[in-house]
Amino acid sequence: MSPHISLSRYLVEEQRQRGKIPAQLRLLLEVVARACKGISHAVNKGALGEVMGSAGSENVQGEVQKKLDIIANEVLIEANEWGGHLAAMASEEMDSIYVVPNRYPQGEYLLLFDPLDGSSNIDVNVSIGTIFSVLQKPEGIAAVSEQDFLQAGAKQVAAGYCVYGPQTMLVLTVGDGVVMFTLDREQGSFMLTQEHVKVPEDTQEFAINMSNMRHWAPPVKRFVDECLQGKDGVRGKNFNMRWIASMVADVHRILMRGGLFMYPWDQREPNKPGKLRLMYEANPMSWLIEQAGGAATNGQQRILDIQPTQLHERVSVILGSKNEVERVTAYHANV
Ligand code: P6P
Repeated sequence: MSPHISLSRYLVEEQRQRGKIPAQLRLLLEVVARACKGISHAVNKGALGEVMGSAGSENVQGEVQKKLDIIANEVLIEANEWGGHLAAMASEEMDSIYVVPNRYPQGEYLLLFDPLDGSSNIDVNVSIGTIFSVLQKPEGIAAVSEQDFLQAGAKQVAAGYCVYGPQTMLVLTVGDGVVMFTLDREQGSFMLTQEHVKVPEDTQEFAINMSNMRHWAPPVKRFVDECLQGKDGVRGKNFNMRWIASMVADVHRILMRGGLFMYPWDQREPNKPGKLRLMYEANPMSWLIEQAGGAATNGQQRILDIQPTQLHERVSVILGSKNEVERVTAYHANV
């Protein structure tokens, strides 16, 4: 008998004992988890599955789509459209929202996702992942529209990711802390392997793409310079650096052992607030980090308080160990 309980049992017990998960949300989360198992299977095939390389198309962001980006998007749409728990979906890979077709019952939730984040890592066999965020459909609306998705991250009712790495792990919050499940491929089930995830408030590890250093704003450059000065500098301690170029993998490491992740505004494209997308990357990751005792800002304000104006809008991201996020944010205030 496994010492670990399954995702299904965990969600039923959360629903029954703590009233944290309404039945329709439990169904939605189980469907998303099942879709992630399907994506994991496709990702794990690699070159054996004719799924590598570019699809020869671009997404709404103007980025070249990998075949697996499109496969992952289709898996999530097909898994979620018929169950009656959703009104509509939004994806990094789709220009506009996908309203559940009339042939299926409409539900009360909105699902947003980056179906395969970090896809530049697919062809070199480095961890990638699916990021998802769940919002409540506004009350009393007949036909759901893109405007109904434009809710601050603080309104999320569930958020999580599935990281396809040495293990396939599902990491989830419904506002009651962060829990982690590991895929048992023999049983085909996600099994609970960690509860009460906590991000240490201090760290000696930062994650940023250092090749952009000459483009950063002064507060970010000051913070990183101080880290690089190590114990001989003002910080009085040495730092380590990581950059996987897969937000899911970098955030997972921070949830497991602390750290600071930054993808800040830089002057390469000064009219864009940052590279990462607010609705289906920064918001779900920021809620997970906050639920685990960390912090997440855009340099000026809490990311979860940002009122979105566009579905695919971008944001500057500084998240992770609370004291380091507060330091970088304070440097922005002192400019
Ligand atoms: P760069 C992946 O494309 C992504 O959206 C995030 O997962 C990752 O953190 C970032 O972009 C990497 O960006 O500019 O370092 O390749």
